[in-house]
Amino acid sequence: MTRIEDLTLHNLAVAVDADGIATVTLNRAAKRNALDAATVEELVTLFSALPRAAVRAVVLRAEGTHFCAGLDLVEHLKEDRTAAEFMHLCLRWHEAFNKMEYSGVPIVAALKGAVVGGGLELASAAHIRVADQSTYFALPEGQRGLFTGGGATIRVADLVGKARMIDMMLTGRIYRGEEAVAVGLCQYLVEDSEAKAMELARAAARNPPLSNFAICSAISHMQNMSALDAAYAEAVVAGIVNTQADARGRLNAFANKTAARVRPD
Ligand code: 1HE
Repeated sequence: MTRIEDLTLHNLAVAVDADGIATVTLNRAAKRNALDAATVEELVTLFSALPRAAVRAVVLRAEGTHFCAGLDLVEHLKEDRTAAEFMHLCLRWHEAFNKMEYSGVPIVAALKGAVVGGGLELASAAHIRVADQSTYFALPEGQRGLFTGGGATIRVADLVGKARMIDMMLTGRIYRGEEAVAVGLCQYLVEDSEAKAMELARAAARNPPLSNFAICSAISHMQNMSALDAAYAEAVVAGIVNTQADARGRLNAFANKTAARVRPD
């Protein structure tokens, strides 16, 4: 099993606390955390290792004032890539983001400043997105003469719907604040996105890992299935998860009235 502390990372940093909460930091603030090929490889490496390192939840945050400025446009210009080369690069982005979405470990993104282009693709691979007042979302690909290549056609369209995504790409429309919450780009708008993301990660980490595994992988897989297959898969997953030993203890606590009740206050 890969030990997190043995990974060689330059554009990312990771720290795991005693409760198994990993804080993953985008660490290229001088370039507004733009995703160059090396960073994408580090994301693949790290998010391949985290689910097998007993990590219970992840907070994904960024150094500097912007979460992520998307594709490294300067590298892309300098590399003068062929179509095949860029296609293969996009496949590495997909490898990284699929590792995140399907890993079974809850990932909470703490957003600020620009969450644009590939930065929004990265954020949309997390399971929960938390914004602050500085956070804004955009897909400037159209203006740059580009197209999304990191899964936005799947994940961003899923969050905001096809019509809004097309509008964002055609016109450069920017969403922020309450409007960003209303259209589904983020689920929380708070003063301090990092503190809130940590609070949410800690809450998720209190669930049994097998439940979180199902929540953070099965739902995504089932979205890709026909309704008939998804219902079948749901029954199979529930068969495994809902009979786990951890569930028995919690059901016992409910039955003997020591477990918390689900009430809004
Ligand atoms: C970058 C990048 C980048 C900054 N690639 N180097 N993404 C975009 O179209 C967004 C491009 N970035 C911006 O619009 C702005 O940089 C920000 C609004 C995010 C931040 O502005 P600001 O004033 O704080 O910073 P800056 O002065 O623009 O940039 C600071 C440095 O970061 C500068 O480098 P320096 O060496 O000259 O100091 C910039 O070049 C660098 N930098 N953003 C490379 N994106 C799989 S396909 C996905 C397709 C896309 O993602 S398209 C969207 C691309």
